[in-house]
Amino acid sequence: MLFVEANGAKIPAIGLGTWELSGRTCARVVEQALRLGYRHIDTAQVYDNEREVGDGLRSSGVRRDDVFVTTKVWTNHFAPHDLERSIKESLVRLRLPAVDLVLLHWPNPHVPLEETLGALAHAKRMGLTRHIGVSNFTVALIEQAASLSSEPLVCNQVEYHPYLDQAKVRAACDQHGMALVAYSPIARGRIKSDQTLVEIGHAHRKTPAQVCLRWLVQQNVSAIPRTSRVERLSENIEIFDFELSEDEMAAIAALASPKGRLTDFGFAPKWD
Ligand code: 1BO
Repeated sequence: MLFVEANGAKIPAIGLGTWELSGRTCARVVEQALRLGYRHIDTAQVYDNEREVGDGLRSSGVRRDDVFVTTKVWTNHFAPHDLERSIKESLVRLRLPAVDLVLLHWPNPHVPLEETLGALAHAKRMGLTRHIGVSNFTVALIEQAASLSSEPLVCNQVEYHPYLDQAKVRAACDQHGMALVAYSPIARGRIKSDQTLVEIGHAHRKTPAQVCLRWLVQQNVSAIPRTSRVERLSENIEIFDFELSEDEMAAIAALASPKGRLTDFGFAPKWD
């Protein structure tokens, strides 16, 4: 498994996203993923599945120290006094003494960023998490966050796949030594019948999803595809035995379009 290195963190290049996985399915998928070799699991308070992620971690038999676990604080816990308490509650649900990474899940214009970042850095210094970062931050917000945070931010987790150009966000992350972590990396399955990806896949004997994930990893991006199907879990991790050429990388990047964003939550700030 390759790693993406960022501000002192080593983030496995492929992880399991658990957004919209719940109950016993979530626990089972986490357990299967770990048994298949995944070493990076991504959850969040708002996914309401931290307990099940903890169950899957435990039943997999994989050593805790071998897995990179991320959770995210939802925006209603950004007030400094509340943030630490909410991380501790996440740890209780996960049944872990600490996680590897805690992210601010979404920008919250109603609480000063400096205060939330101060509390997040404090949580790191208390040992509740090894690393801290952000999610769904625009270029302008990355700049602000990097200058305000007293502890290094290791990543910005955003929607990223071939249909969405994230060059500006990637460049801002690079400039501050942060990794980009891609959610919805296979565009919620829309890439499966994409002719460009199908053709490149034929050349490498890989599926469009594998080509897509390889394209992300070759940009030094960590991707967290989600699936509840065991055959897809294997497919998504079998991407370390081939390499895309520069021309193939460029052909995939050319698929981006201004309407490529899939997630529009309404409450999100405008993107650059
Ligand atoms: C509201 C959830 C977005 C992806 O983490």
